[in-house]
Amino acid sequence: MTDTAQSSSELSAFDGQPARHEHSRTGMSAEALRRAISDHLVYSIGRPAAAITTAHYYQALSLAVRDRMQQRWMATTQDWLDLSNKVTCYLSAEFLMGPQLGNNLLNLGIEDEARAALAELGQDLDEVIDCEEEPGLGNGGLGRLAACYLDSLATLERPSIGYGIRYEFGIFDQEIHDGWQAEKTDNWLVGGNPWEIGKPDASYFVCWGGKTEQYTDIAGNLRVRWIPRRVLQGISYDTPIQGYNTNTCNTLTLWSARSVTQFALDAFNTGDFYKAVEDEVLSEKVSKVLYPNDEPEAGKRLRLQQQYFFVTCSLQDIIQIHTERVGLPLSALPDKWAIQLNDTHPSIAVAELMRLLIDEHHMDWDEAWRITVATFGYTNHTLLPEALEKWSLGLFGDCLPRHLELIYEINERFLEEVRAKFGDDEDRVRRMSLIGEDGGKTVRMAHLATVGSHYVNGVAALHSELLKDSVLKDFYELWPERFGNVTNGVTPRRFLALSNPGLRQLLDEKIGDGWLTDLYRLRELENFVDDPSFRERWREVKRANKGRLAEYVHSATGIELDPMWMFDVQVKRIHEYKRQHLNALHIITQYHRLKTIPGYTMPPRAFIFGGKAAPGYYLAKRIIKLITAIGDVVNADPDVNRFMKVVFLPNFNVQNAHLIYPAANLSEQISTAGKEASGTGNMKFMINGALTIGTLDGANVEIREEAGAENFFLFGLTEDEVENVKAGGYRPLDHVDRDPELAAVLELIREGRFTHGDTEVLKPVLDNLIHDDPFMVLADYRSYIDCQDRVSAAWRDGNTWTRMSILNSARSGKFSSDRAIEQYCDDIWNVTPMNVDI
Ligand code: 26Q
Repeated sequence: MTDTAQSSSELSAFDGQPARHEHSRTGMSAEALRRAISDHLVYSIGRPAAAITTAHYYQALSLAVRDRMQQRWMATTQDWLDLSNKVTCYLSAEFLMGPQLGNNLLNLGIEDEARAALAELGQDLDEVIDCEEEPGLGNGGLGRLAACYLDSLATLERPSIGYGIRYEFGIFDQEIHDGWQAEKTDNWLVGGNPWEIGKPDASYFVCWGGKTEQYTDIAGNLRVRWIPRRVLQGISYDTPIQGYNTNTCNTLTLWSARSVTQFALDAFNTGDFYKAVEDEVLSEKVSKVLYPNDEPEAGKRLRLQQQYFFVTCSLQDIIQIHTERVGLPLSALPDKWAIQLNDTHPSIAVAELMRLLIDEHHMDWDEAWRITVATFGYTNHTLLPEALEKWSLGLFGDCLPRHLELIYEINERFLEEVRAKFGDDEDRVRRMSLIGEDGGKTVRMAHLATVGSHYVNGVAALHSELLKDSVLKDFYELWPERFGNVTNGVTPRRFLALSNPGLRQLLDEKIGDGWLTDLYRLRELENFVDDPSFRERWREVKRANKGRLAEYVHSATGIELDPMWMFDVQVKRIHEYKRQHLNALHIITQYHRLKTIPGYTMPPRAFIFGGKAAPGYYLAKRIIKLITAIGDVVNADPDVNRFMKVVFLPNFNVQNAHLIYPAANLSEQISTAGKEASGTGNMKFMINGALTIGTLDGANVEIREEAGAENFFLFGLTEDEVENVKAGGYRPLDHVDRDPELAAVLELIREGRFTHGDTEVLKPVLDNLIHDDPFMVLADYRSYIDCQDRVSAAWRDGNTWTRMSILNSARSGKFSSDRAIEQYCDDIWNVTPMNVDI
């Protein structure tokens, strides 16, 4: 450096020129950013200075940040077009991206510059970041996993596209009224979305309904054409996915439905022209709203339409890029593209790719099938039978007549293969068929996805084993080589660096910042585990995080929490199998002890819950009421509120998750063994130094393996034991008869202690526990309570707890989504890194 040179942070990342020459679209200095924000306020937002609000600063800064990704974004796309790089497409009905601004600043390495630029303009970066309305385009784990995987793909420099739906209304906003959940529309687009670029010229037609017809083409080949009843259009909206500290900037393409112009309709030989046009309202309904899970009957037809809609747009896009922009023949599709099906939601893709190749591109069956199977991989996320997607044949054939024919043909050939291998085992054939005959006839989407993919994986070791052992057992026996496991992971950028700045600072100081891209580096923390001053710093970080959460809890609920208390947290969708009510029984147990045992004390705890219930899930909504009702009584009772408080934090989402995980001391992962496929919240807690109380379910098994059994609070039946108890007949009342404490706890609910004497409100929950509980809450009650007593004992000894906390973080490296994505790239996609030059 010469003596006239600026410090490196003032040099442009692109041309090494001093900051004052930096372009206001690309310059990475605070000065260039400040100019860019001011420009956008005038030229993009267009408000007079007097009318500018913090939200406008959010818009302006976001546009400035998007500008700074633009060159990388275009260079990345160009590189995978030009070179022989293989591209991963992640097809998912959900992408739960969370707020983008903070994450993009982090990944671009310009947080300090943005803070300084805003300060010059009299604004505070944190306040500006808080203005973002997060895109809640997912229900929970599956959607958030997709988002973590996009972050890792970009960071690991793997070219990729996420394909999904641009829902106008994402997951509902949850409010709590009088202790009950109330749903409010999530209007995330009203303020505009600065991250996306709409590309109305990049659109595809989507046919729907109608019938098929055979014809002979000029060469004399017998072919099929689909004469749809309706046609609509998908428009793409692209969002940049910037990798951390790399030039790779990938794409998330979300499809939005539009009605077609009459002009375009001429291309389709629809029976009824005017009906096919229909009104915009009908067409544009398709991408209107995200459906909640656990609502099996809700909007069946529209849900199928959403799935087909985004799948056909995505496949048409891939084929267009492949043939027209890359210029490769369709036979090379599997060499250039790996397409992953995120659960069965996009599994219609198997039939749709066959239709496109055969009907539209006139390929013969065997070649089309070879390409299809070689291109797709399928990830299963659930074993719950009620969650496995099935479509009634009538509905399916009415909506997608051509696909039903293709599925029959796929099935016929597939069952021939089954018979060839296993003889005429008709029982097996019936079990494996793509068409289910139990009850009415159905199309079994998990079977379609499995048959149409070259690889099938579960999302945690236990789950993948159970898959091979239960729902996909027959398929495993046919093709053992197609089955494997990829344990889920979460991105350490968002869930550590961004959301836990205190811990990030401490880590950077002690072990450097290599952990951001190699989470196994956290192991180096083990060197400090017995260092008293380090332990003190560790505790101080956690305490400060708890202070931040306490403030948020107070503003959201009016409840005051003491950051010195243990924060015991369960945040996830409300579901019987996740057993929030088991947690509630523990709270009541402690309440009962405090009320009845003279001199009984416990280390003070804040019990914090968060999570949404599907609007039509009756029991889940009662479980929320149970928790809030207990909270009302406990929090107001001076006998007990010195020792415990209960909080139901409304509207759990990615934004407030940033405050929750870093503040937790205890992570509740208490599902019935065998029911939670993996869990990913469990990993977010662990990385941030919470200890887990959990069953041997999903990824808990691996968390315990990594942390060491002595650093994990284990309780409950194993999956095997659960099955055995079930087989022998589960009798919940036996547990009540044997356990007076449990009997007393249930009696408190029954007599209306938490409901002002009302004995009806919570009766459905009690009836379920005692008479009709497939998730065996009462069978695990005693084991859970005893384990919670061990938790309290460990907490009493602050040094033991801190040690265990440090070790949990130190050993969480496996649970980075970078590890998971590398495994997908190596085992399933055959994708290697690509260096992007700009
Ligand atoms: C299906 C049909 C109709 C309407 C909605 C749905 C639907 C939507 C979303 C069904 C399921 C989902 C989401 C499932 C989900 O989030 N599963 C979770 O996936 C995580 C990532 O692998 C796992 O960690 C969790 O264990 C699993 O529950």
